[in-house]
Amino acid sequence: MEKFELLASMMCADYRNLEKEVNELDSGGIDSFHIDIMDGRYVPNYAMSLNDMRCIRSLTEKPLDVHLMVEHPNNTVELFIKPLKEGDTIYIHPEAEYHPSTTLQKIINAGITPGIAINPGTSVETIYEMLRIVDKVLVMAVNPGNAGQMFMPYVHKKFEKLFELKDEMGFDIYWDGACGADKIQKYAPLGVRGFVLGTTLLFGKNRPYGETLEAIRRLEF
Ligand code: S6P
Ligand code: MG
Repeated sequence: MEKFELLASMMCADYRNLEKEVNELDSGGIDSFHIDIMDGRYVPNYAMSLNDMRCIRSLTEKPLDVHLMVEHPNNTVELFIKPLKEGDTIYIHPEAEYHPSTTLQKIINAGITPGIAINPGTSVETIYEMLRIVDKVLVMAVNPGNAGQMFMPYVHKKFEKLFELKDEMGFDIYWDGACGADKIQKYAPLGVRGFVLGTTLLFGKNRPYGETLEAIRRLEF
């Protein structure tokens, strides 16, 4: 089995001391920081925005994984590209833009890793051609907008399709939403490359992040 990545969903962090949270996750062995940007229109919530992203970018050398849940990302994607560096990722939602491939091309041209995020109700067929140009596919196991939601079991069928396509079309698959240890044990061996950890497994547990991350790496497969 390939080594899998663990990503921290920073909208679940304790904002009373964001720097401490970032440092503890960083030294505890997190692979990447997942940044949920929301505009109150594409999703009915405001989680993080540009300043939060800039702040976290300045606190760590580890990659940022920026998940844009905004309407018409083509209009504002440059704002998010600017503070980022090579190795960071931006995902867009294809339904949020008339010509999502144009926005993806902007991300590619800027040297940022391009990704596409697909909702539980979005089919692989809808995004098929874009799979040729993205490096990452973020599969939403919950409807976008909030942490702490229920897992949608019907996404399993979509994973099966993506596993068939990933090598031929050259992308990695990431899991976002309601990710517990059972999901990592089942899906990492099947080929999911990384898992976004929120309230289900990492945050609000009164346990040092390093301990939780180590326990996940020691799971039996
Ligand atoms: C949801 C967002 C996710 C959540 C994450 C939280 O719109 O894209 O990244 O923050 O899923 O994890 P959990 O374990 O609370 O569902
Ligand atoms: Mg997310």
